[in-house]
Amino acid sequence: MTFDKRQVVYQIYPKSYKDTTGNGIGDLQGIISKLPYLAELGIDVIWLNPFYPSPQRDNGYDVSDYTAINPLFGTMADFEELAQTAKKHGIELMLDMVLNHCSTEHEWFQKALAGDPFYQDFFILRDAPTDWVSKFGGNAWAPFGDTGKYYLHLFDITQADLNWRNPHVREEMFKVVNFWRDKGVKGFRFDVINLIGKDEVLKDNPNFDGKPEYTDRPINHDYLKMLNAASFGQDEKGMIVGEMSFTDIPNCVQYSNPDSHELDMVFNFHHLKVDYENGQKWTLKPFDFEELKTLFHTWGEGMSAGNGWSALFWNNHDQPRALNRFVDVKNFRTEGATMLAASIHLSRGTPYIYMGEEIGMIDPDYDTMADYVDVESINAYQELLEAGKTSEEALAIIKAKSRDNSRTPMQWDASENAGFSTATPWLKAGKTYAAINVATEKTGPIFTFYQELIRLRKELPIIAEGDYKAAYQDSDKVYAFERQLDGQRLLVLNNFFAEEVEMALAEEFTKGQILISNYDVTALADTLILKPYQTLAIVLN
Ligand code: TEU
Repeated sequence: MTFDKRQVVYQIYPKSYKDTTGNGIGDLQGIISKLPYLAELGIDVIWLNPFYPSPQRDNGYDVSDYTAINPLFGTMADFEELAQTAKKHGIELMLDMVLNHCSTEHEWFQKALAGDPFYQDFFILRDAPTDWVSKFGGNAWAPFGDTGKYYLHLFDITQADLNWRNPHVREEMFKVVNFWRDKGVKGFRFDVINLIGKDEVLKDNPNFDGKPEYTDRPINHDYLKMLNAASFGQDEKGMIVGEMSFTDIPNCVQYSNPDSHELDMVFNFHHLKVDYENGQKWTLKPFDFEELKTLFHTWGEGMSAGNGWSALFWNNHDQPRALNRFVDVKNFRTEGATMLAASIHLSRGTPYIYMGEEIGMIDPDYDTMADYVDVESINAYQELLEAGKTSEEALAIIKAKSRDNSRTPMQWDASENAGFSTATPWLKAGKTYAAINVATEKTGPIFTFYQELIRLRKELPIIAEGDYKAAYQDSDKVYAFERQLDGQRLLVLNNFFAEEVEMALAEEFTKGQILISNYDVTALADTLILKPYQTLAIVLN
């Protein structure tokens, strides 16, 4: 199977894209209505967050039926219409597969609870819990009915981890993927897929700051090879990405190197933890540029050397908006948005755009905790209060870190609810929608810059295929890298600060061609002054 390295992915959180039924919740018909907009942007693949039946405790990542559509979002006929219409626009779909855990409302869990031993072996049941911590707070084990046993839930208590050691579980999971393949789906995003392979004997994990015990186990690679062979590996074309929690370069090379027959590419999150104090998410700290630059270089070079492949992204449905984290957004929203875009779209890997990023959307700036709905934020707020924070301090942290920051309704125009819905949306629209919306931004500098980056990746093989090499490693302001292919070179300079930076340009590059910049640049000299958040890419043939 091969995937196309020129392609760019656009992520849609269906619940928040476009509501056509007037119930305040986005739906599949809403996405269909926006396909021409996406075609204009130029993207190739749409990753859809889960739209399967689910009690929505974790917004659909708690799946209660893997092969149906949640009526909240529409019907199977709507899905088929979406897939067909997208194809007409040259766009493929990528579905989100949550195979590590299912909702406790799934019939497997219900049958297990009712005492059926066949289904009890679908879950991870133990007589005594380990000290593992749930990603959403508290211990990761909960009593399994009144059996005296405990079931594992690495996420919410209603998300029970599945036992991949059981061949029946694997069979069921392969069937799920094949069900969607039979509907013509060629792209898959596998949720926390490096957590599926649990050891037979589960050990305590007192050092939680490091890599948790249950991550990247050797058997995980075996399961991915089996999944590949039993499903998507049989397709000629497609795009398969795995989301990796707390991972490392050697494992990611193995997951994504074509010779392993596991996945096409991997997401890692290290670069989105450079504003965590001591590795802890619920803290406030300005981002550490040194750490960010070093991570990008180490991963870029490591994946390049091992022939692995990364999914490149700044935003997703679990992250606050990158503009609020990495940019002086009050003064340089446009420059910051375009620089961040170039820093990944010209790099080695497949770029992902999260809905609204292409118009420079920012965090909603809610005034009260009552506006937040995410289970993780609500739990974290309680834990912050229990740890002695005042309600103002706790709210300030939630405002900066909540996953709801990215899940607010897509901002289409300046009308009420941002043109997302005629009803009160399930999550309030961000404060800035009257100014930042598709109607005003579509001909503006951010959207058109994204169009240009997407076009360039299709035109220049060096962007899609070239190797990655760190450049200007000593710079404390500029993240720079070089791409190389068949003797051609591409230098990309990204100023991550709100101030001018002087740089010495190597003699040979002064004779290069300016490929793209977010400022007007007409000439190159051996001394360059990069403006605030300037990006500048130079090709040398
Ligand atoms: O997220 C996995 C996860 O743990 C992420 O929160 C990631 O580690 C984090 O962003 C790094 O800071 C996936 C889904 O994307 C998320 O929405 C689900 O809640 C979760 O799995 C459980 O299915």
